[in-house]
Amino acid sequence: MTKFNELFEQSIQNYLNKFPDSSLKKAIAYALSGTGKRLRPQLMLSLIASRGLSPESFYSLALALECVHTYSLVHDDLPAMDDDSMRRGKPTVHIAFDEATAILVGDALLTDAFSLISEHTSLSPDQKVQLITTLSNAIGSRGMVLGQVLDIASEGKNVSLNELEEMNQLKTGKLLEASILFGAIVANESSFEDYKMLAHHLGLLYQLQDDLLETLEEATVLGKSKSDTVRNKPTTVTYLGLEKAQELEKDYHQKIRQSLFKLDLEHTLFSTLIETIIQRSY
Ligand code: GRG
Repeated sequence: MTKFNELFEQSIQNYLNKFPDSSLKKAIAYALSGTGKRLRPQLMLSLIASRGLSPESFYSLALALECVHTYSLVHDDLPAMDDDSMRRGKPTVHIAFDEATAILVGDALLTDAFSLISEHTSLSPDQKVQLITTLSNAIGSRGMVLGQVLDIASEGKNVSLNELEEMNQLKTGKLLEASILFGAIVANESSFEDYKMLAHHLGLLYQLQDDLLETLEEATVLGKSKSDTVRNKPTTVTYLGLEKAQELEKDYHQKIRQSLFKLDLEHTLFSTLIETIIQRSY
């Protein structure tokens, strides 16, 4: 186990230890476990480390990001949304438990994310307000939830490339952006524009990779159902075709590397993580 995995699993345990024993606790532990890549926590913590701070005291903040991400997956998998039966290499929460439990697991994870931020002991009140504002703007009615609404409305429809980009940026990009901004806020950065530009292209790349993987890989390799294909959802790949989508992917790689250069983050832990994302195959 890497040091990151060990400390991150420990932060999940610390969080779960505060719960009374209940079916909710079991279901939350189940939702947080499995083959999740922990990408959002890693983005935040590797940025903090690359700016010269020790990441150890910020694992509970990184967990807040993973809680929000896990909530979005658990709700996205529900029969009323994507109706998926497999996630992180195992049955989805509503299959392993039931629908009411899955809804409540999501509600609890989303709410607890904000207490993980407000209860942090070494951040200033100003930083906490900045983090809470950043996260709520990213995932609420102007962010991820709006992206999900647009995604559901797009089923079986013809949408333009711009509309697809906007939807992907909201649904997938906003929480990735918040994860990078969390790192920048903790590192006391004063300007966020270049981080936002990096996050913009990373979000678009991540969703495009997801669409390409859904086209090219088996569900067993991905560890999750291929519901977009089944539900006839338009994606950048179905819009552009495979070859042009792969060209666009390369264009995003270039833009991301330009941002890393501008932010003076080349040859750091953060840029190593970004390169791993660029090369990802699941
Ligand atoms: C339910 C409000 C609400 C929002 C759901 C994130 C989301 C919005 C839906 C997930 C649909 C999806 C598969 C999007 C593609 C990109 C993406 C976010 C993939 C899953 O994230 P990973 O690859 O997953 O980081 P792991 O399991 O590794 O954490």
